[in-house]
Amino acid sequence: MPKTAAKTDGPIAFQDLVEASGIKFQLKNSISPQRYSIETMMGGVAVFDYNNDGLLDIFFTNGAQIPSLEKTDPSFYNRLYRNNGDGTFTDVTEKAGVKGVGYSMGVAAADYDNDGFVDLYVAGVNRNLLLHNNGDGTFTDVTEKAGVAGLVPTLGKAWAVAAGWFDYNNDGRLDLLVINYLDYNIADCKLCSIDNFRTYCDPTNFKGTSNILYRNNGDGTFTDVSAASHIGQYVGKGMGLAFADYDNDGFTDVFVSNDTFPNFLLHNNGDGTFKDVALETGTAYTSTGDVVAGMGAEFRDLNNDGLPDIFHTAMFGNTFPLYKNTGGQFDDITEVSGMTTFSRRMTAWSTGAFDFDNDGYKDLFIGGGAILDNEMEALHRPSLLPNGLLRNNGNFTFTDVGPGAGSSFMVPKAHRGAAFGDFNNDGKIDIVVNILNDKPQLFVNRTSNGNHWLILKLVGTKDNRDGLGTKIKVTTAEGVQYNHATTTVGYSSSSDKRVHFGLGKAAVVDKIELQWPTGVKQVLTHVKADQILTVVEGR
Ligand SMILES: [Ca+2]
Ligand SMILES: [Ca+2]
Ligand SMILES: [Ca+2]
Ligand SMILES: [Ca+2]
Repeated sequence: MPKTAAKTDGPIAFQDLVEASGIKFQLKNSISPQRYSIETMMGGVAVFDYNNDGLLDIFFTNGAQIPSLEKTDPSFYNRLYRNNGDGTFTDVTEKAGVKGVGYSMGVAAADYDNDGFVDLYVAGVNRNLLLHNNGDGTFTDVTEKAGVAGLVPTLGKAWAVAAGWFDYNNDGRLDLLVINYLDYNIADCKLCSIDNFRTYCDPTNFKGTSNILYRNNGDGTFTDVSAASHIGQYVGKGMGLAFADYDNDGFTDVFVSNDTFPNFLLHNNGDGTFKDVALETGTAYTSTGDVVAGMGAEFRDLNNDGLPDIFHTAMFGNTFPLYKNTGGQFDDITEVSGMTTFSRRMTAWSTGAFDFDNDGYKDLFIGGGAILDNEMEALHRPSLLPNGLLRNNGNFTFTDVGPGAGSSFMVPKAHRGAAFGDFNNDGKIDIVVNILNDKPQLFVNRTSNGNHWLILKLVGTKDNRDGLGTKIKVTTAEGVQYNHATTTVGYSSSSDKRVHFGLGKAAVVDKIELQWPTGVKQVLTHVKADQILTVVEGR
């Protein structure tokens, strides 16, 4: 990346370098006079290394023509950009064979067949796709053979907005959870207005749908275990999805933020079944008993006590709930954290908890954007909103540092999905944001404070090759901190599988303790900071 400094006065700095990157992508929703709900709900972005050259590449989902929901011309193609390592990217969509079909929404990247090459699952309105990475720069659509088309009993193909890969039964193979939104059919759906303006309908006008869990059989096929796992019995209006083992029982649990509907916290019982414990753990509603319009979600430890906390975005008039994990139960600390003041007048989609200033505490990115394209006409408030950036003060309070993060950071846009990873391998987490009817933002992290860092690239042997679900504890002279390997964060998007730690002034890590999902434990000692370290399971 060019070394030109961004003009900032805050503790965290980002510079949007999309213009110089060669990325020409525009997220196209085919906005219609009818204002079909699907139009405002897209779209996602994935950050992953498809060609194993150590440089993170970018995949954008894209829309389709309305009402056919077909990608009738190249402006609707999903797009894959290869990272050239010099700040530029090359469009390899057609060579790679990933242009896709249908009206796409979300994306989830992971190596489901443990062959060393990261594959893609694309979730959409009328088509879901599993794209197998052949290892030679091309992908093959294996959706039918794999049996992961996204069908729901009695509904048929459900409108999927997101998906995530995790090993729910700890057998070393990644399983697939598909998040479906509304029971919606563009041919005969309800249309809505505010005053004389046609607007996107409130989700309360539609029934919800159940989500889908596919178990990986290990032979390139999957079995729909939605019924057997009890995942399918929970009907919601899912948007955000995030994974963590919140009760440290060795099985990965699932958080789903639902839109204008109580959240799900799906406890993994360890016997192939899940139970929604949101109500009893205090994560279904806010502390005032309110249901909010849950959007992007995050499920990571924010106060370095080893217990993953829950955060999700919501819409104007709600607050963005922050739930502190107290050991299997959660306290709503939205008000005391400062989140209420920050979020009450904001609508946001993606989010992510990453330590952007490498001080040892994970900060929060928030992708702003109103629901309506004609929000000003219909509701007298702006449609385009800036992103938000909250610095973690380490005591469960956050400081709004967005305004000091650089002149390109606070530009109001229709931000949607966002993904996180270190594009230039300098140890500072960068962000790519997909934007409705616009080019994306490519925020390169220009924070300059000399703090140390460590990125772990996990290679599972007994476990899934990506090591997803591995819990990591890092001990330095400055204290302990925790993270876990997941690509599933925010809204509709998929982030780098590598696990990042900011280390503050510590130039060495005294101890790294890993617990892989199948139970394998591994300890590394006296590890030098400021490197990307490959950790092979059991070696
Ligand atoms: Ca690459
Ligand atoms: Ca693969
Ligand atoms: Ca658990
Ligand atoms: Ca931080």
